[in-house]
Amino acid sequence: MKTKLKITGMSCSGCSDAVERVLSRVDGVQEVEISLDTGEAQVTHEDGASLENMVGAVAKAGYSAEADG
Ligand SMILES: [Cu+2]
Repeated sequence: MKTKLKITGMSCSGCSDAVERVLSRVDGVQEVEISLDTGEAQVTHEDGASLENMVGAVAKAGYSAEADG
């Protein structure tokens, strides 16, 4: 399944790479696509993957994330 996250705090491709990396490491996450322009992350993941873990991983990297739509 897919979850769209709104990420705040990204200002360059280094930021989006960092967010992509931490989200990719979350349990159950299969694929991450980040758009720096819109600040959105499209996360493809297993049904059991936890949104809380995704948000937590992004926060730990110094950005903030919330479910978008
Ligand atoms: Cu940056």
